[in-house]
Amino acid sequence: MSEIKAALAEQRIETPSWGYGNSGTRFRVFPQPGVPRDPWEKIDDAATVHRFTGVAPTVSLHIPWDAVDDYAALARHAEDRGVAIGAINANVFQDEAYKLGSVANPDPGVRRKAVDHLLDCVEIMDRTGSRDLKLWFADGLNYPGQDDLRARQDRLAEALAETYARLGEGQRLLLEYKLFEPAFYTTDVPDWGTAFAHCLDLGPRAQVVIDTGHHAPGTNIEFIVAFLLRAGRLGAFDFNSRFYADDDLMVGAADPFQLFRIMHEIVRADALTPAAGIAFMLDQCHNIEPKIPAVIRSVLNVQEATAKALLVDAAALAKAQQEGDVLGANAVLMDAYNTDVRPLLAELRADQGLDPDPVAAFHRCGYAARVAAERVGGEQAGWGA
Ligand code: AFD
Ligand code: MN
Repeated sequence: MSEIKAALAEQRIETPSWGYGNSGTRFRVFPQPGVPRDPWEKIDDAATVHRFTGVAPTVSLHIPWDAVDDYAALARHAEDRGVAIGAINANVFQDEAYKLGSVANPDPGVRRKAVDHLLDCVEIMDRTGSRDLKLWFADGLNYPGQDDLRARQDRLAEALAETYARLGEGQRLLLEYKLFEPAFYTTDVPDWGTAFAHCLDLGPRAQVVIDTGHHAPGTNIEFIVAFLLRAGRLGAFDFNSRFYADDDLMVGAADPFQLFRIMHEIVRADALTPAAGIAFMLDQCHNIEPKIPAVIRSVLNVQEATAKALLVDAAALAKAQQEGDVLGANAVLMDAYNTDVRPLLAELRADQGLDPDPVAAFHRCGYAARVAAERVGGEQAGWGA
């Protein structure tokens, strides 16, 4: 059990700056009291999640939502609070110019503007010490005939190649796919195969991001995880959960068994440790629930799925698989999944000097009431800010 606790203590989960801001759907954004008004306050909230969970020491930024004049100062602000800046997310999907796409836009001037933003994001990585540039493109089409599908892939490849060439020592380009939305007929990076093919063309520091909300219903995500692990091209996850589309709900809330199967593939490939290089990030929007507790709950859900995956009896599983013992092999996996790992995690947190119940501890600490009282005036952060 000590090995399992050691692996859990080493686990690292990254939280998204935008998960602390206001969010909603195209029908309404319901603002919440105490929401941060700038990246500095978002980092304060992310540091609070890490304070109570002990495994969330980095926070992803989203540019220009988190644009500041002095990124080195922002990195120091994070460090002073016990966290660090993680991935830098480029945003080439909200400017007016991007209505018909960004890097795949038929207009070379728009493509130039988009690539310049990607290069600016690498510049920010240099100043914050970030390893990962995370690229998700809303680019796509709404109607057949609107544009040339192959030409768009050529434009995309050109933009990615210029960006990849700019990466510094130790930096990576993480390419994220999404089946649809906001485009409804085609998306230029719609699936893991497209992302994988572009990463192969770019080079070894281009890796795929699996956002768990970005697949057709019923997709076997753990198969994609296993395939990319074997190919050495799994760079990161954007964890969230969904019932129907890209719902961005708390990871593990809709399908904890799927999250367990994903973490089982990670554990089997010995890819859980930070040294393996996979970034376990959250990408969620907490539209109706209080944000910091929702992020804490999400971190706990990932920990629980991971603990169960670590409990799988690998020797018994291999033996049953070798013998073609279908029910026996399945039973080995289900035994681990059906184990209540909360006492183990509570023990781990106590060993780390943390409250065994981080959500309850957060509610007791008064942080939410304090920031709600302090953060008055200014403009609350949201999807635009
Ligand atoms: C949106 C996209 C995608 C991306 C995220 C951050 O669907 O998941 O990772 O914004 O840019 O949710
Ligand atoms: Mn995502």
